Amino acid sequence: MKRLLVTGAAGGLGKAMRGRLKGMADVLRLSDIADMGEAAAHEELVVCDLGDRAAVDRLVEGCDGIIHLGGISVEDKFSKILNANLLGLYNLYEAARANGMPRILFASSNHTIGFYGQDDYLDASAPMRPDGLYGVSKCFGEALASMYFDKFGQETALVRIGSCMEKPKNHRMLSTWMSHDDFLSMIERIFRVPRLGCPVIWGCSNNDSRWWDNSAVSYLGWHPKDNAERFRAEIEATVPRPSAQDSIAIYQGGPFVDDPIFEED
Ligand code: NAI
Ligand code: 15L
Repeated sequence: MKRLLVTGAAGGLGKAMRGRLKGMADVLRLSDIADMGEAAAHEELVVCDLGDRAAVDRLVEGCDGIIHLGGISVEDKFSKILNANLLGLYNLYEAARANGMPRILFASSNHTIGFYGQDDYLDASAPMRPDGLYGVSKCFGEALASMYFDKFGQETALVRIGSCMEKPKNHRMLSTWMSHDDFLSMIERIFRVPRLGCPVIWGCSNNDSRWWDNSAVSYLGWHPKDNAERFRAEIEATVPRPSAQDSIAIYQGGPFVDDPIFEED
């Protein structure tokens, strides 16, 4: 690719992937509403609110791939989710449509299906069961992307990320964890495969205790290498085992199922 856009570049995942993505394109256009520090020689930094249609149009212009990490990433007030995750998604897809329909990786979330039990094993055909307004916003994003694919042929990878961080933090994440290296190898496949379509991809490593079946996307040739199991002894030694009645031990979405609907100011 000549120019790859990465939104949400100031966030946890954006910071972790920024250096790793260097070889993916001649130029990385990094964007966020927050400060992203200094640009390296191969980087362009663009401060942009996803809710600003004209700014998002300018942001997408000239890009031949988009990794969309930007937005509200946990449960929050609906007004904030509305601007970043609903209006922001619409703005991004309209900008993509006007600018040659670059392939998009949409950072969706396991919270689209958070109310399934940890004894359920899901494939992409499982009906959504979001566990909060944040999860609902990711369901909206997936539906929007699917419509743009069917109507216009816009390709998107709907990546339902589990827990993508340096290492799992608790017992639940022994199932949901995805390593940064596995995320990078997934990104490479998403942008290299000749025909992507608009598939759901479960974003977890090759964890022994995973809950999700990626066989429908075997055509991507993505083979995650890491396994959260190697952290089990450390988790057992440092994190109290949750009680069987605790949401973190019952639901795939863990504690998110207990979040309230936050009041507006
Ligand atoms: P994060 O919250 O650390 O980063 C999100 C970034 O989006 C922030 O830097 C924030 O400033 C930016 N942002 C928020 N509102 C914006 C707006 N209106 N305009 C422009 N930028 C805005 O989240 P994280 O962990 O880096 O996750 C990245 C993406 O992956 C998010 O979309 C999240 O929902 C998704 N995801 C992440 C998971 C994880 O384990 N890290 C799990 C599941 C999904
Ligand atoms: C998410 O969707 C969040 O963005 C992230 O912060 C994690 O909490 C993750 O899900 C998770 O479920 O562990």
